[in-house]
Amino acid sequence: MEGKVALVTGLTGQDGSYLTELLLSKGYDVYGLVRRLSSPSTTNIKHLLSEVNFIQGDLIDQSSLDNAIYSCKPDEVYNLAAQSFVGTSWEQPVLTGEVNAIGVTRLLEAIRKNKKDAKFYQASSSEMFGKVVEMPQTEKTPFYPRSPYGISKVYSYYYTVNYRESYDMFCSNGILFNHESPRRGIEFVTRKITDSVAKISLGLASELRLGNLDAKRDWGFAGDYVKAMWMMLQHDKPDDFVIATGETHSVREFVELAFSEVGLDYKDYVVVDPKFFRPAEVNILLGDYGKAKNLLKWEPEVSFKELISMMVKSDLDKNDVR
Ligand code: NAP
Ligand code: G4F
Repeated sequence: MEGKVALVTGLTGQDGSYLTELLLSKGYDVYGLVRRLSSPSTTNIKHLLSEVNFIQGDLIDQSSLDNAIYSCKPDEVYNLAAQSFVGTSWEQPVLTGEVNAIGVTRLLEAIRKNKKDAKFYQASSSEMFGKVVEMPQTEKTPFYPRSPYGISKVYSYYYTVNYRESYDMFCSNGILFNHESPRRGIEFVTRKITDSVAKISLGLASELRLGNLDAKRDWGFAGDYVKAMWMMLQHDKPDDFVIATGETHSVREFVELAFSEVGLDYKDYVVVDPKFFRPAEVNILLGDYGKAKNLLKWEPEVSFKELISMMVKSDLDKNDVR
């Protein structure tokens, strides 16, 4: 493992921070592609700043991607960068496509021209299954995306497959179902819930406004899922893998358990607000990770209940300023 070079895009995000920790622990020389922002977004990577080599770049800018690949000559490229919030994809559909769809074409071209033997991981998503046509969803389930975000991820999924087939490049898609952690962005439903539970329990808030409580997701722990990303690039050939827990739970169940962590009943605090309903909803997702289990020997380790408990505890610590 010693001496390998990895380039991670989206390093400042939830998955990027966990993946970088994993790669550093395995002796990789890690390069991170980061955007120039007026206030750098370092919340998730404060503890890693001195250990990573930063390259300024943006998935919208071809020259910065060419430069990134040319300058660090990576053995492995993990493309985690995205406009990752489904809700925003209806507000900014063109940006979502530019970054999540065309951005992947740009990055694949940069690799093809500057370091064709680099292995490539694409952060594909269970949102591609959308209005699901079968239960559970596997690598063979047809896609039916329900949002500009889901559509952008189908585009990049097929680009990844196409570069594998056209140019014999090592390109793999991880079709990851929802995964969460204390580092999850605050607008995603799980973190929004655990942050509010902490605030309500500490007397800092009095209600939690949510949208569709009946939506069901297959939720796992981000720390488990980044191991699968790495395993995919160590596999003997490029391929596509579903990464999931094989369990589905409703938003209501998540809320109920999160409030019970602090001894409260969610019905006393949760208000359903149509403002948070989506123009087209993904009602249920449930993944079958059998292929990853068989070929990669990957399995989820953190349970649904343990995940909620971890997130509530972390938000209690973050909000408790006494
Ligand atoms: P996240 O926390 O939102 O992180 C997204 C990252 O992308 C951030 O580092 C962000 O940088 C960067 N980024 C955004 N636009 C960019 C651009 N134009 N150029 C370069 N970087 C840009 O997302 P995550 O939850 O870690 O997810 C990682 C990847 O997996 C994403 O592609 C997501 O769509 C996909 N995915 C996530 C899940 C999940 O449940 N978490 C499931 C399936 C797939 P800034 O800090 O500068 O904003
Ligand atoms: O937490 P969410 O915003 O995640 P969503 O839409 O499932 O997307 C996440 O997982 C995908 C993998 O399937 C990733 F590709 C994507 O990048 C992202 O990480 O919403 C989950 C569910 C939805 O059905 C939503 O309608 O929760 C429902 N929900 C109910 N009330 C809410 C709310 N979602 C949010 N964000 N905020 C609410 O108040």
